[in-house]
Amino acid sequence: MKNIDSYTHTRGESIYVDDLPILGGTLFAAIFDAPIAHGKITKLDVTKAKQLAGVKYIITHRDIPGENQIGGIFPDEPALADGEVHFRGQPIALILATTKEAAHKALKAIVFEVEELPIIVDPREAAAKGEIIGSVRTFRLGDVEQAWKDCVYIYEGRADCNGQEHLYIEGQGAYAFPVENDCIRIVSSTQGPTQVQRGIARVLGVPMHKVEVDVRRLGGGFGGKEDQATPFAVLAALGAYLSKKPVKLVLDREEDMRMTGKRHPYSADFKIGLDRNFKIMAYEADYYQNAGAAADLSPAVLERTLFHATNAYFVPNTRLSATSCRTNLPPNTAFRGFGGPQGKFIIESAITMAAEALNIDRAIIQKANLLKDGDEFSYGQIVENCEAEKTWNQAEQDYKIEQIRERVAAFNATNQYLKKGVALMPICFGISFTNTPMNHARALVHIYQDGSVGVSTGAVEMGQGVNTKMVQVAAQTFGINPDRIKLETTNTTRVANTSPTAASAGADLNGRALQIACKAIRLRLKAFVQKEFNLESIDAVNLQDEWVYVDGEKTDWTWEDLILNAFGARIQLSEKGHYATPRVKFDKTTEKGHPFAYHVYGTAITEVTVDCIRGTYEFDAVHIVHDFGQSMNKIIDKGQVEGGLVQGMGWLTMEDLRYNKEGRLLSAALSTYKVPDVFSVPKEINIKFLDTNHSNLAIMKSKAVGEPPLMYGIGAHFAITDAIKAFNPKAIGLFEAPMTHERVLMALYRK
Ligand code: MTE
Ligand code: LUZ
Ligand code: MOS
Repeated sequence: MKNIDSYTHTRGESIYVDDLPILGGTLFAAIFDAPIAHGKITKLDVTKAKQLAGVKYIITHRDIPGENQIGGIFPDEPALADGEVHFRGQPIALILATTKEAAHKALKAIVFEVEELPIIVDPREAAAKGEIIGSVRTFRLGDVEQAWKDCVYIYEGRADCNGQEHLYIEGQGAYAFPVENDCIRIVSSTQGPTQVQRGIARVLGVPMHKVEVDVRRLGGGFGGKEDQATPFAVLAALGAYLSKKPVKLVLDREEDMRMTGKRHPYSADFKIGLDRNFKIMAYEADYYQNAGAAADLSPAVLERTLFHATNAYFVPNTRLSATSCRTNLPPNTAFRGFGGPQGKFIIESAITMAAEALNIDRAIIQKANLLKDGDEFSYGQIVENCEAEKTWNQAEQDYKIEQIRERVAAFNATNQYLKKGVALMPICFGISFTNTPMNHARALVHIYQDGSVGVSTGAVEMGQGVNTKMVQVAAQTFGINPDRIKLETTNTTRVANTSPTAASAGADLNGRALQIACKAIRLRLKAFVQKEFNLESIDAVNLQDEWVYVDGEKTDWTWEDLILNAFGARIQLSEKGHYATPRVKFDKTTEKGHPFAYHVYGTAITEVTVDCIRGTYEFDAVHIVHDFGQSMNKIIDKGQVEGGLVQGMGWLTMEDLRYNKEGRLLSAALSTYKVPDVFSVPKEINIKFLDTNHSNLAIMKSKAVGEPPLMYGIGAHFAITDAIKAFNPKAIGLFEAPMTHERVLMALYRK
């Protein structure tokens, strides 16, 4: 089935926040944000700005009727700065004017003075100064101290990976409408409608039922709108609440890049120990996460780094300690993979260091340590239905790894200034929110008298195709054509208390809830048919292909007849569903449990050619075997793997996020921050669907696919470093990402 949005996307008719028709009286908002990274506000004078043409309101923290607080995990983030600023881009005041231009013009007329305070941008420096968010988390398995004694080879090193700009096509934005009795209706580009609802209720000091949040779709989120859509929705709502006018706040690209947090940069020290057969006996790592100026989701991201610290490998003895470090950068946040990619990059670096020292192919170590059923993760969960070796072996066979290696060796032997490199990258990613209470969802289904169906769930469509999957679930459960089903907007008055669409669990959680609702209606409809046809057993009834079947025979009732008759017989044609993932639990006091419903596996082979004169490179091919389970939509799922792969490659290659010592974002525009385009994507991307039929907790056995493929992109780093080594054997230990052309060039000529 095609993505249900493909028609309107192609015609440019899909609606985003900035496309909503403008209501009369609308005021346009602009944010006055901190021009320095850390300081005490000594003067904030808005009188001149207020007198400018078109300017109606200038709102500061003093105007906030409720709590000036938007922090989710910790209350450490004001909606509008009060007394102090702690990152560049932090909102200080909100200007409402009759046009967007007038609002932006007024920004320059605000008089602002600060007493500057010391700025920290480096996580290790923050940790040394005690600037830590939450507490240091440590996961342990086995006995590392004892295990070092049994290791034949031990290596210690350091790895660093940088942040990443989300660069969703649609920037952050919201359009808020005042409703009678101090209520607010808001359209927000958010992955978390309930987060937005709670945030607004808190800042306005009103109960949640006064706030209605509506989401049609997002032009991309990638985690950047899991938490960070909230501040902008809150500001729009605050403006509408105080002015009693509709308020629209949509950030321009540069504002968005400057004000919002990104993927967390990490720095880590590691120690890895192997036995004679290259089995990893022990692994220790200390992670320093650059959290930025407030907690945001950083503690949860930190946790997922620990969960994925050993990637798809079994390591019997581990000690993994992670520190979330407070710096003066915009608060970093969720980004596809949620700390997992950083954890994986670091152990892949450790494995590479060992391989370089032992002068063997890193794939030998990787392969020798892949997870198997019955192995234990450092967090206590036991490996089940493991596909690590299966995807690895199939990738080697189907894509003929030996031939690839021979081709690369032959090429490198005959080319002086072009060198090829290869890397394998296995992945293992846990599906579920690691915060167990978040793992539930709701859905609401109406069948209308004419047999058409309206479906609401808590899932947010952001390009990943979740709404199409929801249509498939309903169509299949009712046995009707997908075009009878309409996916309604995600709205907090129809489906309440939603978890954000995140953790790749959107389709699983909401799909299951929807399935439960549809099944309940189907059961009522079948019971009605049983009664009307005087049948002994309800099992004789079947609904399929838009008809009512009895004992396998088509009756003269179509779906439409059935619905009309059932409605006439006063049968309830609406239903809600609730689903809570079974089995999941995690105890933070022992750091043990069963946090994930299941894991997703896969293996990628990356081939690259490096130009050793220029330091540039081209990816010849990426070959993947991915564990989709039984994919319910191969077109969409393949798209998720392609997109995730390329986004991950961008993170470790060309996306060069730079802040200076003053905490100013230097890569604050598309002229200085490059993401993969049609010229830099691999020339060839092959994706094979692993043939597997394990039962699992995925929706219709179709495994979550949103985040895991991003981590195939890590192969890009190690393919490039492999090629560099072919040119300059001294260029080893390259564990600093991203591998920009400049960094490659420096490595190629390192002495
Ligand atoms: N795909 C597109 N096109 N746009 C997005 O914003 N977000 C990713 C992934 N794929 C994203 C995407 C992230 S971060 C997550 S968590 C999942 O989609 C969320 O959707 P799901 O839970 O329905 O897979
Ligand atoms: N968000 C969250 C996530 O709150 N918890 C998670 O475990 C998670 N994992 C991935 C992406 N977002
Ligand atoms: Mo995705 S980082 O879970 O929004």
